[in-house]
Amino acid sequence: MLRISALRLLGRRGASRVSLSEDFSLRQYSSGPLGVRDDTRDSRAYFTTPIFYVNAAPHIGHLYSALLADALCRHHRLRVPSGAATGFSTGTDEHGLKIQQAAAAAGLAPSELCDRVSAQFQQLFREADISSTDFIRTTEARHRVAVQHFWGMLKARGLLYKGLYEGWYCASDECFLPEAKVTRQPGPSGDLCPVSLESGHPVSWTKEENYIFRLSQFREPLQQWLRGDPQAITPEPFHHTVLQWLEEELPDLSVSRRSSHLHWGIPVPGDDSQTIYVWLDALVNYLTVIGYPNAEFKSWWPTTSHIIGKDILKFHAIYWPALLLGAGMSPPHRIYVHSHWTVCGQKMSKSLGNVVDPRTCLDRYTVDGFRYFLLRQGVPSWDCDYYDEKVVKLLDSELADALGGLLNRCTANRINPSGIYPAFCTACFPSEPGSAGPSGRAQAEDYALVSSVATLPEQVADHYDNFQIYKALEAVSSCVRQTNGFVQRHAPWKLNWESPVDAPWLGTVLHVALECLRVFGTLLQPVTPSLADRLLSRLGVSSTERSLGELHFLSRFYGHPSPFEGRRLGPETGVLFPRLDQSRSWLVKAHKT
Ligand code: ME8
Repeated sequence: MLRISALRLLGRRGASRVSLSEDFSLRQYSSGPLGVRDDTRDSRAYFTTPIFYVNAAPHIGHLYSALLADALCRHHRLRVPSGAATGFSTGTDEHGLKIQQAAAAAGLAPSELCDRVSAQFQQLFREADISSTDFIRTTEARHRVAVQHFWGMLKARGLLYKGLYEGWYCASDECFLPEAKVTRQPGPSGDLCPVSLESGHPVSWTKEENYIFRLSQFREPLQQWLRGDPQAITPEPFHHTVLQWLEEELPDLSVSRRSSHLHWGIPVPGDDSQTIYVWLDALVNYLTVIGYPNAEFKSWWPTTSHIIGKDILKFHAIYWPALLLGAGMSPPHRIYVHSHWTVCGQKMSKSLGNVVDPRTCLDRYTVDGFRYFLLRQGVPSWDCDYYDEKVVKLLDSELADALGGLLNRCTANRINPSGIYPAFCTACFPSEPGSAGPSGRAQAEDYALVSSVATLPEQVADHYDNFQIYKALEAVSSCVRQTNGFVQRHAPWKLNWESPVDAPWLGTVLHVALECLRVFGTLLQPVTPSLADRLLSRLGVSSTERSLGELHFLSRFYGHPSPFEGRRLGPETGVLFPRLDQSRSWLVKAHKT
């Protein structure tokens, strides 16, 4: 980060403090997290991923961010009425020194490199079933208009001045660094080279006249925003980290580079000798997508949830809200932060040659399988380690054996020869445990199962709200285990449809298990969309019966009619999720290396 001490300011320093009392004032935070336009907040939501640099092909970390955003967005769609608008954007970050240098190193024009790698991201996200509604490229004309307009707003509000920047710049991270964040490491020739303490990437000394943003004026407003909205940055430890950063001095920020040095970017309006800093350019993508500067953007902003990795927290939680406040807008509604994937205990990097190709993983484990793995194992608060055996073990046990086995047990022709959703017998399973007559068969554990599954959708929603998708999946998985226990306990395969004593209870056991499966299928839609579709279709659940509002779990138990009782099951009887064959050649190879 640029430090005041590194600046010799040539321009006007004492411009008046920015006024925050306009329509998008901080006053709105004193009464809670919701910004202006509370009426639209309820129906509209807008999710974003970072836009990814095109200097290298996508890896599983990029896919993970996109999956988290996709699952949040799909879960939101399950919750709201079907007509409600939900936006979801992703894209590629194509300007800046990093891309300019990567293109030169590859002997390509920057635009060629951008086209090539952006296409790889688009293809990966299509294959991985990412349900984004927009894919933005920062080289598009619509984006240039938005960035230049945004710049004009900052300028008009007296928040930009010209000054001399002198200090360290890290092209790989596209950021300025104070001396305290720079260390020396032996380079290829053995000489000590300056590198970023955090990322280990090389830094170079830069001295030039730039446009500078009065970031220092926003320290208090940012503190006020975060203190007034404890959920603005989730999970909590990241919120805390940002507040700690704000305890320190917040220097002004250089927001342009000399065009002779950086030509691959958007020119400063009215001054072609300067190119806009790539982070300012990149952050505005979130506005471009919703139509900024046209007024339509106001119905989407600030109903925004940014999903980001911890590496770019400072840019999203300090620079971006400050820039927005500077331009007269509110900070985003939520910033969801996740940690990183490592591979066999090491940071993923091209130079270590341990980058995991997400497309190979989607091929090996199937799209649903790999989506499930990343979201079930990824814990936002700390780094997670990737290795192939872990994927196989998880998918075999939770998707193939537990979930697939349960479906098979309850729908197989042998056990359910009529192929219908059987009737629930209230005398066998009365809603009051103590009121069972002579036909009562349900046990205490069965009531515990019903209670667990009945409260599961709410628990899952809470976990989504807290950005703990892995916990939502853990809760579903635990209920799947409980349901398998229920089926095992009552061994429907030992009961006889021909016996008037067995038949109502046999039907009830299957009905309860199918109802549980219907809840699991509905709740898994955001994570494993096509597996959930196959599961729900097998249960005969139509496409209009798959939202959370339509769930009505085990309505017969609660004294209401069930639309499913007596309904024909779907015709597709295939295996829900095949066990991953551990003898596959790629796995053997992975063991040997
Ligand atoms: O920073 N594990 O782009 P980027 C998990 N263009 N997620 C990871 C990861 C890992 N090992 N590595 C990367 C940029 N990510 C800027 C963003 S936004 C206005 C501009 C994910 O290509 C994670 O989301 O370096 C991280 O924040 C992002 O990719 C960085 O992608």
